Amino acid sequence: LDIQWYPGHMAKARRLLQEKLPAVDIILEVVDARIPLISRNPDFDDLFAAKERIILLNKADLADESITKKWIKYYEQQGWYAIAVTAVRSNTRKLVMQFIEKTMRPRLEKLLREKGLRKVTRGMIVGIPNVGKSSLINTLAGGASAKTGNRPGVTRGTQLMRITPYLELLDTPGILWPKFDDQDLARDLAYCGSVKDEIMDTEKLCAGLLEKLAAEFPECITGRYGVPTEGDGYALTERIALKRGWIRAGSVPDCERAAMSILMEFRSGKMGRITLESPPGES
Ligand SMILES: Nc1nc2c(ncn2[C@@H]2O[C@H](COP(=O)(O)OP(=O)(O)OP(=O)(O)O)[C@@H](O)[C@H]2O)c(=O)[nH]1
Ligand SMILES: [Mg+2]
Repeated sequence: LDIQWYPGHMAKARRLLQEKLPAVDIILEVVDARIPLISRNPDFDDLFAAKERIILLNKADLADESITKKWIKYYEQQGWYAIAVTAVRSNTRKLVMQFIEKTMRPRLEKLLREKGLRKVTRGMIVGIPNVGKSSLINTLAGGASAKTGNRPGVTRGTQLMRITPYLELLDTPGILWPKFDDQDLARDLAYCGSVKDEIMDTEKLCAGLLEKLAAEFPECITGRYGVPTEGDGYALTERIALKRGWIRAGSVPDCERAAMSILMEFRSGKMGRITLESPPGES
């Protein structure tokens, strides 16, 4: 599987973030709770070194709850503010607002003492594509107004939204790093939907996912599709296609359609709550 990805708009998006940075007080870094470390852009540590940053493990509803807890602990031990969220749930608003308030309080109190004023805090929501940045901003704003979609690259520019009289948040386009040195990591990103499917071999991707699931979470495949997990990923795709009736004329399994459907089902949690990455030191 050769996932290389360096469209010009990623470089442009990075410049855009850099330009906005001076006017920003806090960074809200959204990661995918199913791959909390792989879905962090290593470039962000450089880019945002000087800013207060909190990590939001989003899509927590799709991840294994006990592993998410371990990830929160892991990040806290590393000195980060970290919180698990489900952007598409409305109670997330209160949870995140309280968290931001707690994180920012020392700074706000200092400002209040020194200048006697309460300044509007401006946060910037950043992350790799498709992790739920725009969904989160919509939930925090209390109504849908940023465009969202279940594919990477939906947000192209930045959009500032007033959340409360004292908080503004800037939505930004997802940014992936220019080159994948580790193809295994790239695959996990692709399974979770952060890499454009158009640049990948979908059947190969699906076969890889099924092999991984068959090895680590076989009950998710048997539970969802009722098929045995033997054989390689292609054989498994074919078996699932036949079972689900994803077939073409002449009773031939439609593996292309099956691959896309299986990937979408995994991404939307239909196979269960699966976390693909455990904190370093845990198995
Ligand atoms: N199950 C679940 N789905 C979510 C959650 N948050 C976002 N989604 C879905 O994930 C997809 C991507 O959401 P977006 O908010 O568009 O993601 P984004 O990070 O803004 O993506 P780009 O703008 O492309 O970088 C959409 O289909 C959302 O409905 C969540 O917490 N749980
Ligand atoms: Mg977006």
